[in-house]
Amino acid sequence: MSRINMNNSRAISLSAQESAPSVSWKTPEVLVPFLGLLYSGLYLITVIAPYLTAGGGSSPFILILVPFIVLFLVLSFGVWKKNRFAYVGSVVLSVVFLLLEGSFAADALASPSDFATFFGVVTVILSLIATFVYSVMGTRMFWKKPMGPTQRRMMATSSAFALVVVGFIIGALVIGALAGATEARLLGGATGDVSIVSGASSPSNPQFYSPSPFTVAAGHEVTWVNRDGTTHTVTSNATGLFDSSNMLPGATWSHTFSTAGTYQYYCSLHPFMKGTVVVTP
Ligand SMILES: [Cu+2]
Repeated sequence: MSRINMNNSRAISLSAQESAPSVSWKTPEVLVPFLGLLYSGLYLITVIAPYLTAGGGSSPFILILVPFIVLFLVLSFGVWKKNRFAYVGSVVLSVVFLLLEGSFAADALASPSDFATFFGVVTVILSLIATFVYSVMGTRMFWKKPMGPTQRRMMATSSAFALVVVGFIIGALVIGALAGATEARLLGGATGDVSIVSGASSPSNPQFYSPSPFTVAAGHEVTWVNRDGTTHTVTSNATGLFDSSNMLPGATWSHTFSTAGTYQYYCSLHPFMKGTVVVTP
């Protein structure tokens, strides 16, 4: 909300000081990329933090995020200092990150029942789109030294654009919250012997597969159901014994255990998710 007010007052003060010789340092072209990059960097830290503390194996997804976090934070500082290379970097980084993380984002957006992830992805995507637009405008200003009327009009336009982005974020979050509640109800209706519980993609969740251990007599089929809002797998620790491959929210998968024994399995997407099936003779 404070961002709307800032941009509004900025637009007003710009038109009021039409004849001012120099423009304030904290124009939207500085503030928007600065906040967008800072927010993205801080959000990604909250994404990887639970994985690091849980020590549940380092997934390649996490390792990819570390250089991005460093770049986001360094460039937000550079943009604040109005460094022209930081602006060029900001343009490139926001596009590269949106392209690289697009598939992950699509997964999170398709599953709004995991509201924290949904909120994070929507806000990061929109701040990076805004960062990209304002970084391009900021970059252009370095090669057009004097502030002509065209530039002033551009800045008024950019303030209006910021309002649209904020409005879109609010709209998306409301729709997400509504869709999330509906999806959570639908997932609660799917049945199976073992549930992948809601919130299982977070290492701090008290439970991942329930019940675990699950006991069954040899020759019987066990059905897993994904009651979580994100994709998971049921993969045996012993290589190649059984693997559900990706189970979308609400999906079920079954496997028949013909030999007695204790079978450990995990989720290949979240290696900290562990479960056990005990097969009795
Ligand atoms: Cu998983």
